[in-house]
Amino acid sequence: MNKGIFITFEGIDGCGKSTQLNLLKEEFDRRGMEYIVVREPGGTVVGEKIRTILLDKNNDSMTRMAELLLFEAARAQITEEVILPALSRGVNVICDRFYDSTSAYQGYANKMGRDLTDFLNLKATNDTSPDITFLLDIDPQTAFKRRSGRDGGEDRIELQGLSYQEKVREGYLELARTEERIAVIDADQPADAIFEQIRNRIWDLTD
Ligand code: Z5A
Repeated sequence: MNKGIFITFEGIDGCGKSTQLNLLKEEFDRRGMEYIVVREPGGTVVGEKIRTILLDKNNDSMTRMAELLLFEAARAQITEEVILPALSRGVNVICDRFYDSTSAYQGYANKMGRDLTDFLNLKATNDTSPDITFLLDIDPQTAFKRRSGRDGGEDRIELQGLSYQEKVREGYLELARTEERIAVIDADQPADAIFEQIRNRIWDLTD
């Protein structure tokens, strides 16, 4: 049996990942392809509890190391419990964020360092790498405007502001320079035009 394809979506907050992920789900449904959709942090009972701790704005005393290790703990759980079993059954996995988020947010923007995040990413996932990663690249100001209409206010990480998002963006773009699997997509375009590029890249992989 062929392994499923492992597809991840990345980018700063509000870059449009969920929108593209939903378009991809519709496309997979039209084609009768088997898939699951998961998100990080979260996607398991344990991971959702860790997510609540990580995003709770009352946890403003959380240290950078504690934050990094919590993201990795949630990732270890979802990789072993959900992602690897699905891929080995031939089911495609679409993931809203994966370890590139840790490299960009904790490694680069929080200055924990690429060596440390690379090491922990590898350990947490047992060296499971996405087949393709879509980095939706957008200016933080534009992403902020898109997010501002939403309910629920800002979470602990969003509260760090636009200069933080700019650092995260730099971190992602630096990563994309060394990782061939990362496809950088200009996310300041209509959703359909973005999706067209994503769809073409995925069918190139499946051909
Ligand atoms: N985090 C981390 O620090 N380290 C890690 O290792 C991991 C995560 C795994 C998770 O938050 C937080 O955890 C996140 C990173 C950190 N930081 N924060 N905050 P989350 O999962 O709750 O949220 P998110 O991942 O940042 O996603 P989001 O804010 O929900 O945004 P999105 O999914 O990228 O965007 P969207 O919901 O598709 O679109 C946003 C709005 O723009 C919406 O109103 C759309 O209708 C609109 N939109 C979408 N596309 C377009 C286009 N093309 N044109 C115009 N408008 C558009």
